[in-house]
Amino acid sequence: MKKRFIAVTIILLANVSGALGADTDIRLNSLGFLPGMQKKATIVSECSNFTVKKVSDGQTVYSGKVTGPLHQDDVNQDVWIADFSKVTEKGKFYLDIPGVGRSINFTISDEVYDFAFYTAMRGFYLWRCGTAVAGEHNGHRYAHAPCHMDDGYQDYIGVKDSKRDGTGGWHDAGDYGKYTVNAGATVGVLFLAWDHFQDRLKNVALDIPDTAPRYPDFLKELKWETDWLLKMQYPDGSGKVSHKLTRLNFSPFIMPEKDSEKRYFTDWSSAATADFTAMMAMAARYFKPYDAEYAQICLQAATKSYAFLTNNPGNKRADLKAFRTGAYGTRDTDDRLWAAAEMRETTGEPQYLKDFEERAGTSDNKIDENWDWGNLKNLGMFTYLLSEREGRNADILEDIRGDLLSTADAIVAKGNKDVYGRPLAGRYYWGCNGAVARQTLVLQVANKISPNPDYVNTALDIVGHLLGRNYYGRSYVTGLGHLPPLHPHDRRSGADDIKEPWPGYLVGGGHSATGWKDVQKDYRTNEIAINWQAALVYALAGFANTQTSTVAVEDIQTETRKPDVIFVPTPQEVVDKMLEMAEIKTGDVLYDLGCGDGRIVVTAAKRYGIKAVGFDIDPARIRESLANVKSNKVEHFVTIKQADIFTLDLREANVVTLYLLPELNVKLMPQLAQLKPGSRIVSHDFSMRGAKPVQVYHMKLTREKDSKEDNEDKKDNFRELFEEVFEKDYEDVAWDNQHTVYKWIVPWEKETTTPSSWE
Ligand SMILES: [Ca+2]
Ligand SMILES: [Ca+2]
Repeated sequence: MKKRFIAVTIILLANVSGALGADTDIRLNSLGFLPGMQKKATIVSECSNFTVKKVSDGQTVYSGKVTGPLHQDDVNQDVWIADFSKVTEKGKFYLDIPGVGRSINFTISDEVYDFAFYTAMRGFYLWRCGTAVAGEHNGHRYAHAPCHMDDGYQDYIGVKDSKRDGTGGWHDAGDYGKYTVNAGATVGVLFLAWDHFQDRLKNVALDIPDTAPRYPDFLKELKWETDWLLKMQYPDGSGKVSHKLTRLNFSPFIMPEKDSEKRYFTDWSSAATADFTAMMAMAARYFKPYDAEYAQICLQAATKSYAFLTNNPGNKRADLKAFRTGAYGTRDTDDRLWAAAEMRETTGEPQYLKDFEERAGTSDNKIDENWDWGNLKNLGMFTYLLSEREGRNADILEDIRGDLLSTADAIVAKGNKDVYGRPLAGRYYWGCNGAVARQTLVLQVANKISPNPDYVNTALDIVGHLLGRNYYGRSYVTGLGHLPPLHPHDRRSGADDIKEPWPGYLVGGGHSATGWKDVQKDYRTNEIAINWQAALVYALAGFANTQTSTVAVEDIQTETRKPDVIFVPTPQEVVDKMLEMAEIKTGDVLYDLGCGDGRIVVTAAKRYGIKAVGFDIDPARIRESLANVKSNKVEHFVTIKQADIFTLDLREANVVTLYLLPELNVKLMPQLAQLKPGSRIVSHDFSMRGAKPVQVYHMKLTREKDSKEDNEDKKDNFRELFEEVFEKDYEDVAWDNQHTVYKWIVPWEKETTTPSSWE
């Protein structure tokens, strides 16, 4: 089920342009808070007590004492902190602080970051070049006509007055250029967001055109960029990659379709070629489940550029003398390391592992705390560290792991020390808001290998900081949160006739703690850029869409009603037969009711590549299923849900598998009858009274030993079930290694006699 969002109305207070504009002395995450997570506000005038009140009736739900005063030099302020993490009730609230006043209203719910995630990621779509785009936000329609359809000319790569297709991709920032190295910092981070949070991203609808059928929307948007990147590789077969595709200088503030000056492929650089290699290797890996053919094209392109780099080991800068657009000049050491890591992860081939380990081994600092487009080493380190492939060097691995955890600990310490939860410790420079957002990668990867609530809370503090808990008491993201930027350095926003800027974009931030200016010409502090945006998307992805996900292990409900059936695994041979009889084809959706250890949904996903959803009520079974899904790497196809199968809406499914008892099959009939005509129902061992099967298949397994043990369990379990649940006498049915599979097609034919195998 795809999730759709309803745009929230943002009330903009008058008179908020310029450096300041906070309308209250209480600064907090204006998007709101997750019920079970940390909640803090920073208050910039003297206070001692605070209360949290309900917006609906002013009733106090919590009161506490603030801590402070705390002085922070860079903002030159005394502040007090209110911690109201104990409030876990959902709803709308505000802080009421004697002597200070009331805060803005804020929401506590599981969904507070969903719309922000959607809007930030859709921002990439709205950045698309070489096509028309349109998106709604807050009652406005943001749109432009197809732009830059002449991309690009080859004069600077040795062919005068000749055009080659370089259309597509995303505009890089507030300008309309396209830069390979900065694409690396963007695409690399977005693929990691997919890798780390795909269970929560795969069902999100971004309201974008279907430019990549069958891809989840998140990957569909990434493919728009990789399609363009493939065109940046030289057509001469060398493997070189152009450093950028831009005009000779920046355009004025005009809409992109009005920007008709010639744009050129530039000279290649080794950093661009290495970043291209890494991105294409990732694309091959993450797109493969959806589009094996395209994945192969990406891998071939990556392999070619990697081979070129191997034969040309020097750092080669692009000759950009003719251009005044962004230079993105950088040494290639980190880019080559990243390329090796991704090639190895995608192919498993030893030469890439050797290359990576030689590079990583000589790197003193394995993980960097503060990093950006010029240094993408961390991306390679993360991929290597989280790899499940065999054969990594134990010493290097231990170094990376140790460095990662100490870096994450340092980030936590700095975040806790900063009165606004900003863990960049007093460092302010071009794009530093992006750097703050990017710190969530270190924290989340650290949390993966060594789970620690401090890492998660600091990552959440970063989101809170960017959305209002900061010196300005304002959101740094256009169109989202409280008092968002109104005048970003963005040509579309400056040139169109809508007052509010294009939505969802993170602005760069001040070059000092108090130096941000919300004015259009201030590109140094108020521009937008794809690399910062990718970091914002990653930061939000860590906390968004929790409702659409596979149930997380910590969310499994342990107090449920007694399971209807004691778990008896279906032997794999029978699973195979059931799926064969179900005649599964591409696009089918399979529901397994009572999924046990997940073997049916996992097999369906692995063998047939279809979407499969397993339902069970028993927490132990849910955990087993989740582990099974993970170890088989079928997260992008399989969802496990803890649910009572008798209340489920089954209409999304067109294949349903069962291993329940005859009574339960009958109880499910009203739900099963609502399946689309032609849907298949396949049941292991038990029939469905009143419904005539179209096929009944008997099989006898040959694995005597296994089936004997299975059968003993089965016998015991069913005896218990019959006696306790059904209060029936258990007849000593001959539980040998015989199995029966029944199949029905909806709508089924009625039957008056019952051929059940157990009656
Ligand atoms: Ca570099
Ligand atoms: Ca405008």
